[in-house]
Amino acid sequence: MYAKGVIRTLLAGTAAIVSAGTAMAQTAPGLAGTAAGTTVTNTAQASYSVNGVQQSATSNAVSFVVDRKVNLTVSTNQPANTQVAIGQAGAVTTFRVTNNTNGTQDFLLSTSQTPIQGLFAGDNLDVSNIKIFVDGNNNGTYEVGSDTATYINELAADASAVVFIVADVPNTQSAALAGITLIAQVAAGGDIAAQGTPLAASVALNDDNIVDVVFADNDSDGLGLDTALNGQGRASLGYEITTRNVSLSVAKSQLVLSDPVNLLVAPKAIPGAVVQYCLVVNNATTGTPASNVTLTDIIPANTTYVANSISIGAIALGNSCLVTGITGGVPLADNGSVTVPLLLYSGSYNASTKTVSATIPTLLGGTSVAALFRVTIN
Ligand SMILES: [Ca+2]
Ligand SMILES: [Ca+2]
Ligand SMILES: [Ca+2]
Ligand SMILES: [Ca+2]
Repeated sequence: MYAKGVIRTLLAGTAAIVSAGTAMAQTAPGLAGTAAGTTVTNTAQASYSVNGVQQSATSNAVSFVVDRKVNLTVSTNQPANTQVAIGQAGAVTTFRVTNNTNGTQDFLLSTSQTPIQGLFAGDNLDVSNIKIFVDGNNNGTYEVGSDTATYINELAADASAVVFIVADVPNTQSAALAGITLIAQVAAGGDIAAQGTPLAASVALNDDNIVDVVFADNDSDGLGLDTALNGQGRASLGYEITTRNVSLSVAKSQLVLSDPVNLLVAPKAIPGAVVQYCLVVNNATTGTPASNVTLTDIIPANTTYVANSISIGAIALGNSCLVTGITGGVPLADNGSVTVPLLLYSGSYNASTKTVSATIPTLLGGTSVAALFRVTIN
């Protein structure tokens, strides 16, 4: 009489949560929650007694994998806008991207210069030559050598990475402010050697055996340029012009080097004499470079340019060249084919306009560069 002996029936559910593919002890999840892909298994048990003997029955097990709840935070990682000079190259703004997803993700990075009303009143310029780099050595400072990755690779749940935007500021006196926005897009992780493709939210019914993707991000700017649940986040900073110009001057001096009678000994400015002109360009604004400094000088009447006599980079003291010999600095070719190594100074002579030109790509604040050329008196 089995039925008569059944005095009590209990249903007790016991849940077992096992990490996918491992037998590791269960650990408390981080802020992002239980890791996506974790298998959650549940088995029910019935226990009862028959004629005082304890019995039990076990149900079939059911399980599902935890789906991916995608979220991220993009924030600024500096206290104020970046202060720059007009014409400044390689100006840096710093951001932080935090992975609030319950799993490891890649993050693709892009920028926008769409003006943000209210946030950057007075935005009247765009920066150029924009590059994005991840802080490879995690020191919060941009370095050319170590911070080279252009996307965030395999960022663990609850971890964050610093991102730099590096850009050139135009050389425009009226420039005031350039707002720039970093946009981070969640992409598939799992391949340490490659950039993942952007994730898409799963729209089909849940599959217990598949890690579906659910976007849980917000509208990060609250201004309508981002939206909620799009797998993107953004933050903005400004490049703010604080140095509008540099104090740049150019000075010219001359020296009779030789004449046909006295030669090099106390030469005079008689016909046939060789005269050396010296141009010294000086940037007196310490800390702010001047870019693409171009010097031009038309050969004066009653003189003839001495072929291939331009040289650049001679030592200058104040406004005059220290060089008293035939040349100083690096000799250039009249056709512009010679460029000074590393400094990239260049120059040329245009015979039809009788114009000497010299170009200095970067004249650092507090420095001078001298250019020399020679003529003979007709
Ligand atoms: Ca760094
Ligand atoms: Ca990857
Ligand atoms: Ca699923
Ligand atoms: Ca969003």
